[in-house]
Amino acid sequence: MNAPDRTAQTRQQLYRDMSPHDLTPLWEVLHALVPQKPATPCAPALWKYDEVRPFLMRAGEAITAEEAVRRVLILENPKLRGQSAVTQSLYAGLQLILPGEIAPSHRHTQSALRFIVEGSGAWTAVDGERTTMRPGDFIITPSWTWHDHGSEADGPVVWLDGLDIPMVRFFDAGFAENNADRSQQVNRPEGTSFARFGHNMAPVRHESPYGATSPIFSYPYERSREALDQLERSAPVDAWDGVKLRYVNPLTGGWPMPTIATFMQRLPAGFAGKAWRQTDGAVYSVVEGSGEIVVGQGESEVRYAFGPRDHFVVPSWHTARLSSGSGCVLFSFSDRPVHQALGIHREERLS
Ligand code: GTQ
Repeated sequence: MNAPDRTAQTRQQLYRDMSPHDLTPLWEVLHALVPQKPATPCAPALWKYDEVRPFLMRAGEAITAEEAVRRVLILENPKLRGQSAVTQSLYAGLQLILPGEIAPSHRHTQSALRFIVEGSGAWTAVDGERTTMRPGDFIITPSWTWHDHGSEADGPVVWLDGLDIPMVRFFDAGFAENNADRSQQVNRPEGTSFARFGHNMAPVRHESPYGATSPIFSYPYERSREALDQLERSAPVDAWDGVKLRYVNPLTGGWPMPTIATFMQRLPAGFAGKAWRQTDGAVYSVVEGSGEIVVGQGESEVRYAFGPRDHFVVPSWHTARLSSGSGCVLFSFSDRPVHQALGIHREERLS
């Protein structure tokens, strides 16, 4: 046997002998463990609302909100099927509630956001306060707060759920409880949290009611849209993002949720954006208008034409660029707060 063969054989024998002891050599996997750049298994994906909606309505006939607890179609990343994940760290789903239904009260350590996609007049209750849902509203369910949803609307109401489920699963830190009451007792009038915290003021000597989570649990679309319009009129349009704002926790100036960053942006008519990439994979919900996103490079490049209520995902470190002929408004969320807390967030703006 020649020398290289002997070396290979020695190594293979070593690996076989140590394997029963739950030992394995780093040098065989080092390149994959410490990659030169992110190599996510997650793929870009687009869910056209026209295609999703009929399934949602069929789900509405197949099961009640009560029986399902949450009647949601999960947006599963095509490369992460079976994991209930839209990216490695985030969960997304579209939840349907029909007139007269109740999605019963429970609480869990996972944080949730709701972004209202279709219909008005359903409500969600968080910690004793209800808020009415309207399209474009961004609503937060802080970790470990009781929440239930219900509807007195005259038609279906659909919203995007964004949760940190895969992250909490990764840390094995998930707890959940059902409430004895189907829907929780309401003990504050609607609008209380916004009145206290939504006017650039906060009660003197207050404590943050939800720890690292914003005390405002509904950010109404009216306000977000107005902020975007004002910014568009008064400042130069960013060549990568168009006109983009991040939602803030008014008590800290930081992200409204500890694990999820949320944004709303407007691409003016005729916008042809430059390309960027960032380590935080992001999920987009199209609020108004239409446009196009190009994700990836070379052979793996995909182009999605999107319109109102469509959803798409841009995975970590994928080059992306946005454009819009007639203008549009996009909501998006990502796991950026966690990247920043760990000091590993990277973003590159390509020219
Ligand atoms: O509304 O509480 O999409 O607990 C997934 C898990 C929604 C919710 C989801 C949940 C919820």
